[in-house]
Amino acid sequence: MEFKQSLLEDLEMNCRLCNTELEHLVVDLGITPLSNAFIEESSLDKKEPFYPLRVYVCHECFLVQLDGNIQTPKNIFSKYLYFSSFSKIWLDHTKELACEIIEKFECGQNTSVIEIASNDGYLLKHFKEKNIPLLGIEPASNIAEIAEKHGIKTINKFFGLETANELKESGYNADILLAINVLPHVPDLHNFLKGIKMILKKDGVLILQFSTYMIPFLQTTEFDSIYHEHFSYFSLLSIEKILSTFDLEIFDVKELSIHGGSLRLYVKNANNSNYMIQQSVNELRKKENNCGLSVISEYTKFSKRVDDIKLKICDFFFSAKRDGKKVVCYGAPAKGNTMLNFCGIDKDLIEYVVDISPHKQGLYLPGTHIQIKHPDIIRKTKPDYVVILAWNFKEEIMEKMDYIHEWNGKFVVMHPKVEIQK
Ligand code: JHZ
Repeated sequence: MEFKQSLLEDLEMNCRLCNTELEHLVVDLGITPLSNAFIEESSLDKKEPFYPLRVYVCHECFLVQLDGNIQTPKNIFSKYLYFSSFSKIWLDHTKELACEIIEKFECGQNTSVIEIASNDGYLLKHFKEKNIPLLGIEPASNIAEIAEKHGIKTINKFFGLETANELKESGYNADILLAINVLPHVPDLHNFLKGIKMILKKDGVLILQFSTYMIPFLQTTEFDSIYHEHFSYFSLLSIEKILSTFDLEIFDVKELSIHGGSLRLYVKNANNSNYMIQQSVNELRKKENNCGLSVISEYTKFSKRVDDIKLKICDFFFSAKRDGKKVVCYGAPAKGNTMLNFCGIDKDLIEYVVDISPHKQGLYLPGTHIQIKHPDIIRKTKPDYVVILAWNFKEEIMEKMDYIHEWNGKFVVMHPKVEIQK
């Protein structure tokens, strides 16, 4: 297989990893607005851009991906409303990750830690507490500003070969390089990995983690995690192929339950013999093989399951409306917008949405124009159903909103199937 090294010009319908023409549709979710393009009240009457949302799988390298680059990261991420610090489950998870890295790789005052897409500093703060030298790189100016306020040294830039060169020239390189939930957001994988290669020290370790990992993604039909800012959806099979073209080698893997199923990879330069390749890598290769990840029909069957789920989701909202029930949603995650827009569920069926993030409150959901409010409104309006759009945090949300049972309110979760919670 020949890999293409320079990109973006002629990728329209070609694989962003190996340049093979994309022929196999996984799912077509119609035309939708960008999932994180929340709308201000004053803009509600303005024309809202909608874009095709289609996912293909490459029959050569099995990378699942959006066809073409409908949007540029600059448009999506320069100002961004996703702050990592609004879930206890996620914060606990990342604290554990930081502790694990510090212990496993014996990080100390001579270890240089760099995080790509460091958001508000939620992860790097644990390294700061131990006086470990660190640097965050974050493209969203509004988020980078907050990290800086918290004392996390942050460069407000997109990461890629150009930024890596600048860092290198300023004397930065990494013993530990972190990219947590970043890779799916990168349209030009080759440029990004060239940048990684440039700043990762010879004996450094790259830790990659991503949600929408292919085994749980296919098994639970996680269609709502598809949106325009997720350009690729990885398996070990596909990511190993691209890493190997840059002489990068996975020496350990961990399957994680966070965000509906994620994968963490520990990666080194291929010629670094400090780390033994763990059994976990081979075991996961076998597991992916047994799950059919190298069989195209395993991917193309997805679409039919999405259609079935859509019917069930619509059934719930329409029968609740017919029965005169008051329905609201909890959480305004990007994935909620994919689900609502694809299913055509709008403000005729949902009274309002609540979200704990003050950055989202007062705004309206893209496409459906449902208003986002503070969660306290639920206590006042006593809805019959609270549909949890941020299903990845359902336990945390149900625990803190448990009081809806006082008026016999019920939680509803739509992933992996539509279920009214007992
Ligand atoms: P959450 C984001 O997806 C975006 P989203 C991104 N593209 C990505 O890759 C994944 O994460 C990994 C709110 N909430 O994390 C906060 C409450 O209101 O599922 C958030 O707005 N109360 C980077 O947007 C939303 O729900 C709560 O108690 O799909 C959750 O968004 C909790 C726990 C959350 O991500």
